[in-house]
Amino acid sequence: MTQSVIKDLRIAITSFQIECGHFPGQSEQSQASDTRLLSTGPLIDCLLGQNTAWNRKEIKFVDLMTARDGKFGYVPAEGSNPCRLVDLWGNPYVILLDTNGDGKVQNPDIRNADPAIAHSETSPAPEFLPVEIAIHSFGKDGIEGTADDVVSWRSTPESSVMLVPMWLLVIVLILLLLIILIVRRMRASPAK
Ligand SMILES: [Ca+2]
Ligand SMILES: [Ca+2]
Repeated sequence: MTQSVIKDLRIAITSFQIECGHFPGQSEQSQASDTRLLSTGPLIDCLLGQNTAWNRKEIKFVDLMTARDGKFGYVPAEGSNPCRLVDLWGNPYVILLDTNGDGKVQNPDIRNADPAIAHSETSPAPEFLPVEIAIHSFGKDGIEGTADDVVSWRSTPESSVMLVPMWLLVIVLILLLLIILIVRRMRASPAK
């Protein structure tokens, strides 16, 4: 669920970038550094076509469902609190944008509290991610940089279910190869 919202958000920002030639809130020239935004206030207003400063044509780039009890969806602005898009646990998402235009953003995984994510000996987290947009949720514990974070750049516990068909596919392919080999041997043997 969280992964699908992260995907929608990424598509919406990409569509904005294609339409406007730059990221939301950015001037047309690239900046000295990359940008970290939360899914609150101007960014969300902008993607919903409600922010005339960031989105002059007021184009709607995303549909967001309304949050229930302050969780999983759009929470309108109230008083001094800006509007926000929150995850299943009521926290906004973090969005990293490649606003310096080098085609990569810093990888938050290198600061992850879980050693298996941050500096596993076999596959240490790279310093940069080769993407223009990286989005993550703080996960169930509400703390950024822990094992349960739901992130756009690698599979996470929530999306690991999606990996099952891949494994099944590999097993089916191996079985298919074995069957082909057996059939070939059987066909070859009567000729001898
Ligand atoms: Ca960059
Ligand atoms: Ca977390």
